[in-house]
Amino acid sequence: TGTYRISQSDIAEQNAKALPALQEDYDALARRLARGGTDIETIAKAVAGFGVAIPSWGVGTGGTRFARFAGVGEPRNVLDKLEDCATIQKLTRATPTVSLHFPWDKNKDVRAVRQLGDELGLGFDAVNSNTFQDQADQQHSYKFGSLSHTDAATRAQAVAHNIECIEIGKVLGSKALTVWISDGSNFAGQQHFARALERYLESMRAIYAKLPDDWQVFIEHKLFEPAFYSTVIADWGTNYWAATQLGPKARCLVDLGHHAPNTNIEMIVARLIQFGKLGGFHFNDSKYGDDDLDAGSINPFQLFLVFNELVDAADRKALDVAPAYMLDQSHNVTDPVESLMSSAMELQRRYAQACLIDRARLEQAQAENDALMALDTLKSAFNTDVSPILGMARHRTGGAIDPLGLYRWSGYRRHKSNERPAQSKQSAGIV
Ligand code: LRH
Ligand code: MN
Ligand code: MN
Repeated sequence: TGTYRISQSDIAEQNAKALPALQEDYDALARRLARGGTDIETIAKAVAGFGVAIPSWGVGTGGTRFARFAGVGEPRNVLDKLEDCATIQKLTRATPTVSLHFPWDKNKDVRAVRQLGDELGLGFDAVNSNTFQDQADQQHSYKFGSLSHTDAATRAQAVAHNIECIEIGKVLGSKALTVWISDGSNFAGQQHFARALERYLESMRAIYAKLPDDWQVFIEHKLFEPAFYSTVIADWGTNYWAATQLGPKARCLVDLGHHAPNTNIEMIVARLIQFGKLGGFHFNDSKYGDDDLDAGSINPFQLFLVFNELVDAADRKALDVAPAYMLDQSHNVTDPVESLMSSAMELQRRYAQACLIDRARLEQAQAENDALMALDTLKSAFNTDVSPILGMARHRTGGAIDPLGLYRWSGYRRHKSNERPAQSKQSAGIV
């Protein structure tokens, strides 16, 4: 890794300038919320305790479907990636963990990766397997699928890769494996729907059998792409069925971008909670498909409604295990550190707003079929600017009041571009 780090005294110095205005805004908001019976400190504490994992692939400049335009000072390997993740955590205090992806993050010394994580104060969330690309050294191609492939040897290779990911994850201290497969078909008749799903389940059973007792496996569904006619795990129904077949350690992962436009994702979340199968999230946003845009950048109201379900479920003690929160974004036109910081803060914002919802009022409106008052209850929380709470929570936990401002002021990317020689301009592939 490089040597440049944003220091705690940089943060303290910049925060000192911003604090008087923040305090004023915080006090004003505290008074406003108190009028409605809400204690701002409760919300500030909840926000300070919020954490989301950074996807290691998100700190590199993503590729579009057609090309990849390398960014300056890009991380060259998993150690550089951790360094960028630590910068995001240092400024936002909302991203204490990282979700690694293999073989992209392969390192001959996994212990060294864990050690750097420890040094930087980062933990490791779910490890992700990759059987949607061929690697240079692999024997069987995934061109026609992986865990559901018609050929047993190809399936066995994909199973072995997932088991290897579990082994790496054990060294890192991860407690979950996320499995997304791109298996599917492009032409009608190409694939037997039922047989493909049966083969998938058989492979997943072999992986599940190797999961340690305190681990979970998250299954990620995705409507389409790269298969355009049919996808083996295309929707939450199939996902739910597979997770149920596998057993209690298997749960469903909701990637917001993996649904058709206008899908009621918050209801999928509610259903999975009700059925005890919500494993976690890949937060991002999209307008058309799996766009991997920053969380809340297209449809912030939807994100708020997802958090409404999560807060409601937590209040009702309907969650036996806390869902894993992870980001999944990667694109071309922004500095990834800035985008990931703004996504993490966006999640905190929608979470804080969901905590502000007057649940008694909402329940009453629902009981009385008062649709307008129900929506108004949600909207009045959604329309509350909780920025002072977020800023204060960061300040109190040692983060930056203004992470984006501080990041730009620091010249971090410029420093890294000197420390990290330019990377290949080749395509990142479809992810
Ligand atoms: C698939 C996906 C999945 C992968 C990641 C890189 O589209 O969302 O989570 O592992 O992208
Ligand atoms: Mn995803
Ligand atoms: Mn995706």
